[in-house]
Amino acid sequence: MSVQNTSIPLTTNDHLVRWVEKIAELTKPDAIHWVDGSREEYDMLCAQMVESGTFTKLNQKLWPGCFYARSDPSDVARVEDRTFICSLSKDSAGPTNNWVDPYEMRRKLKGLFDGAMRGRTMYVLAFSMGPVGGPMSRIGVQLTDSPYVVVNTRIMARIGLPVFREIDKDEGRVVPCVHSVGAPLVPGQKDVPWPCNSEKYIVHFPETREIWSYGSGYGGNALLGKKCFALRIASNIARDEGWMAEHMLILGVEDPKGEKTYVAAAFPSACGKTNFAMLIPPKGFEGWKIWTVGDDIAWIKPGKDGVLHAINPEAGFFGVAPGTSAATNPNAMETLSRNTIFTNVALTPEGGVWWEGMTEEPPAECLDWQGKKWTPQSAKETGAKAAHPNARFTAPASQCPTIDPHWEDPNGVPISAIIFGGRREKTIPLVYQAFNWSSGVYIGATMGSEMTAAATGTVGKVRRDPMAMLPFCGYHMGDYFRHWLKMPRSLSATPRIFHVNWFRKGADGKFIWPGYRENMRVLKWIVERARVRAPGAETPIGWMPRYEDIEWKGLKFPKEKFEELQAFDRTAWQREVMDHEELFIRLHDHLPPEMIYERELLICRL
Ligand code: TSX
Ligand code: MN
Repeated sequence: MSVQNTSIPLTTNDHLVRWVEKIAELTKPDAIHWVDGSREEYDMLCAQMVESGTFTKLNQKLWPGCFYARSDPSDVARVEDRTFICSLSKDSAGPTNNWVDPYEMRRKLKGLFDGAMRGRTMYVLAFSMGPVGGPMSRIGVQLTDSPYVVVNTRIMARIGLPVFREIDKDEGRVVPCVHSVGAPLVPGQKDVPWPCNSEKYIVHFPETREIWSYGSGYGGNALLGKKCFALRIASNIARDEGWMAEHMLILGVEDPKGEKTYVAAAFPSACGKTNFAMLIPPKGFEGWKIWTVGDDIAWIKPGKDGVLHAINPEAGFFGVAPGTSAATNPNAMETLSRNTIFTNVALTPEGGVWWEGMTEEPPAECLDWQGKKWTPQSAKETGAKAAHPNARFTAPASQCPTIDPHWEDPNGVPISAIIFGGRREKTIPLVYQAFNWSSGVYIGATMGSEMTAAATGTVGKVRRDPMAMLPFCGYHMGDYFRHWLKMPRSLSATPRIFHVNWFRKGADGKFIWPGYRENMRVLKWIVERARVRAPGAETPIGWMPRYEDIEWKGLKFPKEKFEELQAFDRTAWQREVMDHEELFIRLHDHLPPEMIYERELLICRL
């Protein structure tokens, strides 16, 4: 092999060893490190990053086992316009994905990756999405020149020796992933704390199940097991094999009798998915408990029992820090209190972290996410944020106080209900239930959120985000709807489908629904409907709870306000259905006829 400084390969799989050599020949790293996944190795890599300035070790009395990183200011989020689906035909990627011809893209990548790892170590990072060896689990191997990626992936997935051992059993394929921050070093050149490249490529080859990522070290661009593998590539595998890779949280609702009902829920960004996954029941719900299985991704498969079963393919939470507090999500705060990596939050003088919304009182001063001095006073004057709005924590799921006893069950948990949601100020009720599976698929296909940040478009305009999968479906969205519609063929019972909206506003411009813990009242109705135990009223858009169908113990919420929350406005819905057509026109040549029929039926009922 051309690379002198190479640790001993941890696999007996020749094919894998040869692929590692081939990529090393292309990217020309100084060293190759086969990642065993041990605690000692993790500690060594963290210490090395403290040494190089990538990591700051936090005050270990306040934040045991925690580290802090600041990214380059240009590398702070996923880059959707630099994300590519390189299928053989443009048509199979569909109009909602960026497509480039795979041959052309391979040529481009060959140039970009040629010598890209010079002066760096290439890590051979084997990871399992889902419990190692589980029947629903899948393995990937990521070659990366980022030690930050290695330590984050150790939290977010199962990595190292046990995964190599699974690969050596020689069953099934692994998904090859190649990642470089795109910042080679010449001999003697001093590294920067966050190497990256202004040219970024996040590339998926759905037919050959490959991922190539260049130029970014951040989150979904670089932790390739997450969005790239567990959603974009897995959605292709799932379509071919008859299961579903979804952008959903999974939670279990335990009633006072100890009976448990699992639900999966898809929300677009900024709807509080992680908060919902870690819900604490409010006053009046003594004896009820919410169990967390996952907060972002669900792999859902028909079981031998004819019911859908879901696993969380991840092992950690890569959550948005701003807005997370003891008031909004105490379980998340407990989860991230130790062994957590923080990225782009603020650093306090005592060696702790802080972000907007963490405490009512901001610290008297701190260093912001760019390392500049920040005070509440300066923030008032300039509007500068201490933490970047997309600042993240990477925390082990096992540390979540409400982690479900079955969260690592290799066969998954049975799913009784699927919840779609969005952030909508008007028109959409707090909760309603689809009439059946295909009307539920229509609800998921047409869901959307109003934009909150001016950066992404017109504030207030509804952005359609089917099943919250618009940025994550690795093939044509119309074919994805068809796959959903076909799922009942391999099931004896389908989950009931619901839509929720915590964000409806009254004439006074204020949120009508208190949200957060009180969402438990909605969830109770949902799980009881799923068990065909709760009554509901038929409306043109679906089944709805009446005031008396909701448990109000512990909350004063007048009937008039509930009626306002659930109000069905015919004229507004007629406009809403017209707006559904916009997305459908984009997908027209692959749109399943059922979607047109569902729309027609809805129009008739209106
Ligand atoms: O996460 C949220 N959830 C789900 C909780 C389980 N958020 C935060 C969204 C941004 C990530 C919410 N915001 C929720 C909600 O249910 N509801 C709202 C809107 C809201 C904000 C403030 C209040 C009420 C509703 N305040 C008072 O009622 C005092
Ligand atoms: Mn997500």
